Amino acid sequence: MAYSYEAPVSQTLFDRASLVTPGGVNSPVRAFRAVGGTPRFMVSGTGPYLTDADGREYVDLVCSWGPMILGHAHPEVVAAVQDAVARGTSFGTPGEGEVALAEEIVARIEPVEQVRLVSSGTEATMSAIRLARGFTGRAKVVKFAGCYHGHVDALLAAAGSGVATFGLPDTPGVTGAQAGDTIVLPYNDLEAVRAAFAAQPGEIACVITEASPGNMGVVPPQDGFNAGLKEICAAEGALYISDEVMTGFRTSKAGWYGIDGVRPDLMTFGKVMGGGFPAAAFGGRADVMAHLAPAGPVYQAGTLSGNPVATAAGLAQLRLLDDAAYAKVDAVSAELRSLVGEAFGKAGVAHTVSAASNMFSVFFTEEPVRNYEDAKKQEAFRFTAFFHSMLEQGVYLPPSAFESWFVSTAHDARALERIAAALPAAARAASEATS
Ligand code: KE4
Repeated sequence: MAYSYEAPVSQTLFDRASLVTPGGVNSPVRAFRAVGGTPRFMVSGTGPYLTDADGREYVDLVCSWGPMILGHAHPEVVAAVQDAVARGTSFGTPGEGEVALAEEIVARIEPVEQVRLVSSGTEATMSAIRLARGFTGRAKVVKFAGCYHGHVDALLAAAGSGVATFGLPDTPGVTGAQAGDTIVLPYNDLEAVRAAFAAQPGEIACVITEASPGNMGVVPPQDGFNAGLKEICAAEGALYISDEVMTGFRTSKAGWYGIDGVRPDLMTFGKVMGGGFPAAAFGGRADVMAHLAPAGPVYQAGTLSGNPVATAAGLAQLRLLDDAAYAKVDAVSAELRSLVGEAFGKAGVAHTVSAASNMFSVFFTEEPVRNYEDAKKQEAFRFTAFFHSMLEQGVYLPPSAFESWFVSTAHDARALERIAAALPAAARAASEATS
């Protein structure tokens, strides 16, 4: 299949979109700003494939940033959605679907004794932070540089200076007051966490971390890091919040908790649990969740929370995710990591394939990457050359060196062969890149 690199129909759509939507997209990363070129407007997906507006087919390694763990348009998920949507799209009342999805989450994730459904990962983390502040009566929040938890004002803070590293707004529109209670620390640094608690005893409501970060590239927690966070929070009377929006129901049947067994006080979920629809959740200790309206005083709400169509999609997807499905995703990821490492090795490109369960990314450095500062030292310009060569050859990668790659149960031998065929030229492009 010949791939001409121009994407005239996507470009026309992008031009149209830019007249009516800032940057031409509804989420910044889709605009290809980090890699340049024309964002591909996709018109359909099936299994491991996406087809763009110019009629070109790609092997998809973004999977909608994680949700499509069974591949696109899985027939049983589609059927569940068709059945639900034919009975109405939203009632604004309780419904059985949201109860069944909540029961599925509680049954899978032992630390989740109670759960509240929302419509996005951002809503989940925003609500969890508010609940932690309401439960503890404390204002300050600890997060880690390089971890992304959605566009929550309090969490769009960059590291300040000094031990306390008070958060500074990381974007216009977030006020000093909103970021000022956020302490931003280096990831994988327990001493920094201990120092922050020592600097403001009794003031920190919670520590929030990605269970295994995928938003600075894939940078797994070092041995004992998550357990250390839990221990420090318990000793200091703060809540340990594990953000599993990306890892939840992807890295194992019980997400990252199923891998490290460290029991958070609160957890957040999204992506996979929605089956491609807007459904997310936060939950955890029953005594903490009991503070949430209408049971308790901490307010939180949502018109479409627990939406009957979204919950039907999420439930159908989760019920198909059995041990065999996770074994398949893990195997596909392992094979792809091996192919990628082999291609960069043969091309003589300094690289590290960094994996956390079946999530992985490539850093263009052979130095250890333990946090965001390390990740930023990589030769990211090599990713840009690699990305465009793969795109031209029909493989759709996340358009940033600081994102995770995602695979699905649908990535079969044919899909892997197409990726393998594209890798040598793309690895050479990375090798020949100069800036
Ligand atoms: P949403 O509000 O985008 O549903 O979820 C926010 C969020 C929260 N927590 C974690 C760990 C996340 O990874 C995310 C969202 N992930 C990004 C991918 N880097 C979504 C892609 C996008 O922003 O378009």
